[in-house]
Amino acid sequence: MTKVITYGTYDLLHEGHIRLLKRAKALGDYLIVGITADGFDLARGKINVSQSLMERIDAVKSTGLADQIIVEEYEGQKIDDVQKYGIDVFTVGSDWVGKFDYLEDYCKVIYLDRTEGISSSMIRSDYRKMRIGIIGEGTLANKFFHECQFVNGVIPSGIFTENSESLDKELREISVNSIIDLLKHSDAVYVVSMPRKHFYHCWLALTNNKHVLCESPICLRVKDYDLLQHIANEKGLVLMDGIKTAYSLAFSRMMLLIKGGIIGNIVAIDTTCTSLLDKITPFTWDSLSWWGPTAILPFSLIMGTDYKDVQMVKGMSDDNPIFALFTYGSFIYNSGVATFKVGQGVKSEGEMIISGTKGYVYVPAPWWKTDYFEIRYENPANNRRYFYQLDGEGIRHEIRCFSDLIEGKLISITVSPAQSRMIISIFEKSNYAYRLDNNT
Ligand code: C2G
Repeated sequence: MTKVITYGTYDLLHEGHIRLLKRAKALGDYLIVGITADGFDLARGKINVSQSLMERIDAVKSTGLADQIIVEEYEGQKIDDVQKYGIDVFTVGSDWVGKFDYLEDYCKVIYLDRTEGISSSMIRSDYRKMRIGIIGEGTLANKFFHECQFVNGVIPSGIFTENSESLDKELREISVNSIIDLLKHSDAVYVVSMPRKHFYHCWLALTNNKHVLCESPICLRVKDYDLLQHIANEKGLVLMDGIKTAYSLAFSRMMLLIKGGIIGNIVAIDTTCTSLLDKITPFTWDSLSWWGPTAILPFSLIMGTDYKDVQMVKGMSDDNPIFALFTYGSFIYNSGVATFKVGQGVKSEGEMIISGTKGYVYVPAPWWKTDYFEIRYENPANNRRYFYQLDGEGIRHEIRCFSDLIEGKLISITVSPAQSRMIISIFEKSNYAYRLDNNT
């Protein structure tokens, strides 16, 4: 009996997949199909898969072409499988020519012509067409624009900016002079303007029936946030707090491990986020607005949002009385304390340490875009290390979550309204909006 094996994601099963399976089947008497696990696809950068593993397995099973279905979960599993199942022939589409020649040491390798003109990505892009307008400027606007290309069906529709010099050429080419024009040609917007303008830009988009992804803080006063949330709820729109760290795989898995008690009860969290500046311009975010939401995100996720008190100390710029170069803050909880240090124009070690009653989590700099963390115990022999591929600092995952929310899908990771209000409360606590308005 000639045993054949092939592998794939098989998302949104289509004619190209079926043709491949039929020809694979014809290569022998018994066909095993390896379907990729969700985590394996994420780890290898496939972030657009629409269907769950079970849905994809059922779809392949329904073709009646597979004699056996297995799950592909890790890099290198193919060698294990070829030996474990006594495989005679490995086959895959010609888009992978050369990639699996190493299997020739174990079995015959055949690349079958790929079916042209159809793919899961094309089907997804036809199904999910989201025109997203950008309001704002700077490096984050540039990164966001470039990251959209990794999310099927998400197309930047234009940008309204007050600082076009900060934009890459491709963004300047799609720049528009009016926000209303931008909104007319968009289904959703990404707000990355100066923090003091977030409320107005979010309000304008929501009242024009557009979904909103806004760089945190969404606004500077809690009552303003509640108004925006009310409008979004009334209109059935998405108002999403854009903290890209929340959507990165390593961070989200770390939060799950901690919530599962891997280091016991959490009594302290220390986060540091800093970056140096060439100069302070009217478009430079200060330490609290640029880093504050990211730095306190883990607090709200792990220790919660019902803290007893928060104390902050700021180091202001000599040249600019309302620009906080450095902010140091502590949230006091019943169960412990969470401390953050953030700097814009000040450099420190950007690490995160989460202290528990059984051990602690150590995340090296830059923790906010990490692909690696350690769980450390009293006995170093018990320490564990985790690595999760992170592409694009988490921005493409954030965009994917935004488009999923708009499609009405339930997603496990998101920044809740309670967390958004906690983030905004630190701006309210420091009279941020008042000082901006009064330049004091
Ligand atoms: N395929 C094809 N024609 C298409 C699309 C896909 O022949 N128009 C083939 C692919 O070459 C692959 C199989 O169908 O052999 C499944 O394709 P995907 O679901 O896109 O998964 P992919 O990641 O390409 O599978 O480790 C091997 C990879 O997992 C191969």
